[in-house]
Amino acid sequence: MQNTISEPSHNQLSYNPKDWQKGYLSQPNEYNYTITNIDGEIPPDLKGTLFRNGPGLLDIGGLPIHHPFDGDGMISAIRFQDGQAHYQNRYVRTLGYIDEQQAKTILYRGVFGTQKPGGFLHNAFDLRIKNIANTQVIYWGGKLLALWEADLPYHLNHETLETIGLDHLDGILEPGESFAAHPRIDPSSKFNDGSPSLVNFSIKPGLSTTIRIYELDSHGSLLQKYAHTVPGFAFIHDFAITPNYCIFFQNPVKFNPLPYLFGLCGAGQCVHFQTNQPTRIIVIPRDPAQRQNIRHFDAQSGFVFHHANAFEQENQICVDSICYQSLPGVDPQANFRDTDFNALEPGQLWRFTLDLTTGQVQRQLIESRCCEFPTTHPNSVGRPYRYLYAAAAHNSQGNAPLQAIIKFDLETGLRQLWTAAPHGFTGEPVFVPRPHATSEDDGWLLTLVYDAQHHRSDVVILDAKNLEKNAIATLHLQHHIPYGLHGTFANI
Ligand code: 3ON
Ligand code: FE
Repeated sequence: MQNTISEPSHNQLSYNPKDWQKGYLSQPNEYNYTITNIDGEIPPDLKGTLFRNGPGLLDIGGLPIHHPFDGDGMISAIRFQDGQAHYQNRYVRTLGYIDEQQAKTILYRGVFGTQKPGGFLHNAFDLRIKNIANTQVIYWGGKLLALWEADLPYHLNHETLETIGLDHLDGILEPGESFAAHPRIDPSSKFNDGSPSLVNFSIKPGLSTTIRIYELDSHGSLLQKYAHTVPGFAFIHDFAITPNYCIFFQNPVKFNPLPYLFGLCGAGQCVHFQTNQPTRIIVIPRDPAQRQNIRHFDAQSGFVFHHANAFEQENQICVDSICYQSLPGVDPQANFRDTDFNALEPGQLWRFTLDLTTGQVQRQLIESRCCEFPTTHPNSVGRPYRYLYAAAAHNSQGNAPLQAIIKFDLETGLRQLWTAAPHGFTGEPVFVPRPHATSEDDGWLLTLVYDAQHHRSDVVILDAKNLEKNAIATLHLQHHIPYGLHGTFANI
């Protein structure tokens, strides 16, 4: 693949590790203000709200949490109208957040290794789950929902970000069910007369794992719900859809819960990658009449958190995903703040081609640069598409923090890179189509950038058509937002 990136590949660090670390300081404050410190101009036709979620607290009562994925969910809303922007953030008042803020100490164990103070005896057999609602936030069916994959969503007031409470989606989620943090919006669902639908899943892991799939119309009413059980334990964070299929990657892992039960580590730290085992790809038909035709494919060993997109092509399904050669465990002793990036495999963009006739899978490396948080035009979800966007490392080789935004033209192989190095650190880009757009890349990419030099975050608006020119606008916030996870744009 050729590219337009002029930066030479070199091994020099593109960042200062101390800069990177500061992006993981807690942000305990809640703000609400009009953004006035702006370079460039906010496009007057950019209208709507960028909602973002991610861990806001990296310590509780002065006690550090063990891993960012254990941090309490903090929602940011950046509202655009008439060339102006407003910022607001609020913590999701989860039951755990309220308890711990009152007690000023850690009262719950986290999935990724946060333990209550007092040693393992104090943690053993405490199997309560703290729903931290920190992974994604989405406006659907008139509800703003903060998502965390191992429990129910939290319903928030979309205007004030106040927490309304745990939500069963009007009874769609039965007791004990969860709702993953990676809903996919089908822009034109066959199962909703061609109107958009939301497709999401939940996982009930164990000796065998049940995958439940939910499809909701734009009012939040249930279109269909179905389940499939696969042998073995599964840790499935994301999935992909096409008009006819839901696609899941069952990463090769094994789960030994004993150290978790005995108070030695978190449940997520008991998940161990199996280097020589294949990644199992599960393809479930969305059409009830085809439901019995579930297909399993075995691909080369790898670990996938995030999929960019999938589409059908004759007798094939293509799935574009960020894949790691192996998944290192979360070390019970190590401090994530001292991460040695060189010791970890980078996430790389691969295309998996599933042949429905032969049952074979081919995988092809699209980009070896370290990438995460892939995304596309919302109308391309599940369809053949041309442009893929992701956060990426500044350097083309090795593993490093995300400091750039990359655009792939999957048709020509051309790539473009916008970089915030050396002091800036990027997160997930969100593509917003321009009103009356004329092409798939006619729109804006919105991303949060942590600026270590000023210890504050910027909302950056990029021209998706041409990433290599300067940002259209850089909105300097009055404070930082710790590195986040996912977000969505809503026309509200
Ligand atoms: O015990 C079982 C195992 C397990 C791990 C069952 C379970 C359902 C309780 C479970 C829980 C899983 C959870 C809660 C997963 C949450 C994941 C999460 C909050 C985030 C994942 C993020 C993934 C990536 C790739 C983030 C990348 C970030 C960067 C590159 C840096 O900014
Ligand atoms: Fe995710």
